[in-house]
Amino acid sequence: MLGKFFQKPEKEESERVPPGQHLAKGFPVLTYGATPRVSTEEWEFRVWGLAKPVTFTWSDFIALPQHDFTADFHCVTRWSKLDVKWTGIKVTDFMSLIEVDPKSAHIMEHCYGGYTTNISMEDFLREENFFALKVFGEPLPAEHGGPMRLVVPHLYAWKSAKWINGLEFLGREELGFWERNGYHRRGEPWTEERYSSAFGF
Ligand SMILES: Nc1nc2c(c(=O)[nH]1)N[C@H]1C(S)=C(S)[C@@H](COP(=O)(O)O)O[C@H]1N2
Ligand SMILES: [Mo]
Repeated sequence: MLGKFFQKPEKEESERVPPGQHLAKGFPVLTYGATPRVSTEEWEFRVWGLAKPVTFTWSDFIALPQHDFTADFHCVTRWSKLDVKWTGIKVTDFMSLIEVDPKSAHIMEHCYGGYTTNISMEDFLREENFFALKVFGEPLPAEHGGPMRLVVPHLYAWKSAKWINGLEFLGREELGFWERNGYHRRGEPWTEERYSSAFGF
């Protein structure tokens, strides 16, 4: 009886790991290229495309309300980390500061260092998405995307752009860095949207 009771959390944990994934030890760093080092003094965040162009400074950005979030993190290279504790700003709160053209249907996420990744407006506007400023109570380390990164918990983590510094609003879908290099345009882990098919869908 007791054994059964104590095993229950493990079972729940395994049910939270998507197919083809295993639990990571620690918190791996996965970056293509060099780690950009950006001070909050020089940091800027730009909005353009099908939206009224605007540039935010660090102090503009962090004036938004901050919340704690717990989210599971799934890398397409098959590791997952459960219950990552973050602090940050809700995407939906940020969106109340900008004016987006109703014709905008997709977004290109841009980053210091040149990384890009695409996301649909629908996936981006989800209530659980946030811009992270801290992880496990500490300022976000540069290698994990500090001073600020996006976190989109319901998609593979390559959509969670580190050192994000801009959103380009688009009328139709364009492909980001990994998406142009064979990865799926959406990247949903429970249905294993890992790679794009040779036929382009
Ligand atoms: N700017 C940028 N963001 C990025 C990446 C990157 O190479 N550059 N890698 C992505 C991938 S593939 C993953 S799995 C996560 C890894 O985040 P971590 O290094 O904090 O674990 O960041 C994503 N965001
Ligand atoms: Mo990844």
